[in-house]
Amino acid sequence: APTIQRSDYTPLAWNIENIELHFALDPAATLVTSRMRCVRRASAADPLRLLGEELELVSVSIDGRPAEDSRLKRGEGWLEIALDDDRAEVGIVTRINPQANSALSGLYVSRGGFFTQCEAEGFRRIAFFPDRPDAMTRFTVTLEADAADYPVLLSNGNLVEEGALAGGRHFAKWVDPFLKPSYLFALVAAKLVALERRVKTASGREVLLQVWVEEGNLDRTPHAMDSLVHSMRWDEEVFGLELDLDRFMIVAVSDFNMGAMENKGLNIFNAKYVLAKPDTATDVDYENIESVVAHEYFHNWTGNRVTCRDWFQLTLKEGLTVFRDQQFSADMLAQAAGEAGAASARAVKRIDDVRVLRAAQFPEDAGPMAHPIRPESYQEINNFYTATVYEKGAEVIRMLHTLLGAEGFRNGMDLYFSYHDGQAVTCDDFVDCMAEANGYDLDQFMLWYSQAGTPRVKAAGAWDAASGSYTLTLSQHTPPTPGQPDKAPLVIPVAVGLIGPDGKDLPLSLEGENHGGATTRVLVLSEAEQTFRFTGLAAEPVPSVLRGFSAPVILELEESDERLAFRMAHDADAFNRWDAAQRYAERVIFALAADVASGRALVLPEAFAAAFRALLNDGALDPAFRAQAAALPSETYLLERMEPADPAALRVAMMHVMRELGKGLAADWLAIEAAMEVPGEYHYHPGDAGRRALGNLALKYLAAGGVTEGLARAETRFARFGNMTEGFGALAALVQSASPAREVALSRFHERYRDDALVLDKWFALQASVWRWDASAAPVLGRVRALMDDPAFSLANPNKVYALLGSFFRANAAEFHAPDGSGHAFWADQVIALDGRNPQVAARMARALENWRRFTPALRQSIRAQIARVAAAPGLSPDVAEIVGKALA
Ligand code: HT7
Ligand code: ZN
Repeated sequence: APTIQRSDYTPLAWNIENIELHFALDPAATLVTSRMRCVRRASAADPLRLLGEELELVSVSIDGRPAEDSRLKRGEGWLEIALDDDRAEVGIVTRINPQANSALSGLYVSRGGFFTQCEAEGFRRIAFFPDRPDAMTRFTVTLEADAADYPVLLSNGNLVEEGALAGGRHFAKWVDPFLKPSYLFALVAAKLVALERRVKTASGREVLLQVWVEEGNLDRTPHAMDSLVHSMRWDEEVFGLELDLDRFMIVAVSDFNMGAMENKGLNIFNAKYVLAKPDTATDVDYENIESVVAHEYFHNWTGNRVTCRDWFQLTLKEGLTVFRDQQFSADMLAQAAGEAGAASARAVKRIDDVRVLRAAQFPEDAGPMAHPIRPESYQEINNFYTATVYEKGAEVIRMLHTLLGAEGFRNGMDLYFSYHDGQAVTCDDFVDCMAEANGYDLDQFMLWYSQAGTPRVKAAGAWDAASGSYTLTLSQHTPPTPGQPDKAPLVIPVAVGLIGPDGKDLPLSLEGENHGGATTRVLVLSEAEQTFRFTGLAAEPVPSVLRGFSAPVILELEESDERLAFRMAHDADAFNRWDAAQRYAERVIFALAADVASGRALVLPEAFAAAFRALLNDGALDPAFRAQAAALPSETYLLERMEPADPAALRVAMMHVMRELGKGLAADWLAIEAAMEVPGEYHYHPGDAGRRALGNLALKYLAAGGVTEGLARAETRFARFGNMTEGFGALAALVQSASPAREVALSRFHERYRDDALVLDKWFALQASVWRWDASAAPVLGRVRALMDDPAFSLANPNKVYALLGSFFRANAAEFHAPDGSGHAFWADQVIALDGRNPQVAARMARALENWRRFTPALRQSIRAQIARVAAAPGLSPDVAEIVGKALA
């Protein structure tokens, strides 16, 4: 596939003032009629160039008359129409086959209904159009379908007309008053029911909110609706942004490639991020629903009202909107925790976000797909909905927020909307507004948009007892990434605190400054190396660097075990307290993995167990934080940091740590498990969720340690569970153990939820990610293969693929990388099979092996051979071809 370069951007020659679309919906042959009012821009001589894929062209008219063939030119994926005048009304009729659309991009059928997904380039699979985000137009859409099979007909904007038609058909006409690009177009025609709520916006306008689902699922909609109302309020309060339509709809669909889509006024969601009731959804599901609903809602301003000029600017809307949803969730958690618990609640959210960044984005930044948050080129845009664009993009926005302060950031946002509402713009436009509103030079900051790779920040301290001063030297280095051998210094906000010998933070005064007293300071590192001197100190402090994870970097700071234990016990910054525990755990696990590799006996260091135990039992800390602090770093993150990556040795080391902590701290875990019980009926509440998380973690350690009483509690809890968080927690503990009860529990769970697709996804995922605690158990690949034959599994449903195959490839390294290479061959078979049906899903699975060069030599050889096998498969999609091509380069 050709490579598209950011620098090749050229403005459109034709503006489409409006488009009228008519859909005669039929699963096998839907007729799409479009009428576009086209106006030539400037004095361009070019023909009207439209994009279209998998479309059967029926007819073209110009100003109401059939177009002569000589005016039409068609190539692979495009249609050009030569127009004489500067204005024309172009009519096009095409036929499409939604039922055959297994890629789930464009118009497709899911469980008998019609749904669309147009981002990034799906609209061209529906109609000929300049399908790029800077082609903004006004849409009027008429849907016509069989009334019995498709009683609900939805599109963007406002419903202006509906009625019956001959032959049992009916129609609905929708007008979207706002300019929008084609990627925000949506339609739904299906048998659905809605939960409705009418609310008033800040300015007093009444709006109708609807959550549409299949009949039978209405009892799973209230949480999504509450989340929507909370999101609306938050955007009004924090950013002064109000809903601009009279109606806002969320529709749940079972077959969907990603999480959700922010189509104007008609958000379409993967059902997983809408449906929740206590006995089918866990606390984490409830949290995810709240944040995805918020994310899509926030796009209404950051993405829809102001959109991207081209797809290279994707982080303009995604990084910013992820930052906004992270802030929203943190505020919701803080609000629920009350004033006393607010800081800890925010830290828990920050830890969650950083865990995701470290496990998903850091590896991406260190591999063949490394790209800046604004990529310079791509072959397939769908491959660039990445952790870098989203999560690192959000970190870049967060750094602006840190540098400018909440008020300065808000002023920048206000200016952004005042300049660019209704426009398709670039990341430079956004950062320029931040700079202008604050009189702050952000030229060097823009390097975050163009440089890939995770910067390393080294911190080294020197204590001078004679002058009572502490010198902190910060230096930075960003390793080379594909196409970027040399990197310039970035602007990096580094939040720092100094801890006194009594464990309390010291007031900070920086040499050369006459104000001071704060206990955390943001130092701005903008050169390769800089020195900061803190004065007026009575004793040597312990530095706490990168508090709150103030920048998306890897911090290199030499610390003894004692110092890590000290910070685990005392760091006033909750994020860094957690991070100290993670660093200590990582050190211990890597040392054990080295012992495994060289055949030495494994011994868990007592000092680590003691520090871990003290943190775990600190009753002053809230349970959600203790659950975070006691969870080991993820295997994916550790593998990324291991040189060379040896999944088998790492797994043995991690199992050893869990077993020893489970057994050794059995009494603590049992007491915690009992104390964390939440009495009464289940209601989602962050405080209760924290207690349940810690209780579940206790069961997990107890089960790993083979503690009889712990396993008995898991069995009892599983036998009488009333909510999914506790039930699945107990099941997971049993399955992740050597207990003989695990198979019975799995089949009981299956019996109870055999007809519930979303719950079965959990059942598939758990089995694919199981560790072999019982040495006699068979390799997990055999089970994954068998589960593919389960009637509930289907390669056509992305959620099933992600649950079973995705969990095996991404969350079970030791089993996936079995030394005989069977996992790698299986991976290649599945990527090839998936690619024939759904290239986007196949490409996501393909990415599981891109960092193959980091592995031990034998694994490297095996993986390389299988990537080459995929690369040589005939008819490979551009999506998968780009991934495997870059992996082999
Ligand atoms: N903006 C949405 C992206 C999306 C998407 C992209 C490619 C293929 C399918 C997709 N479904 C949704 C989601 C979001 O970030 O809000
Ligand atoms: Zn988004």
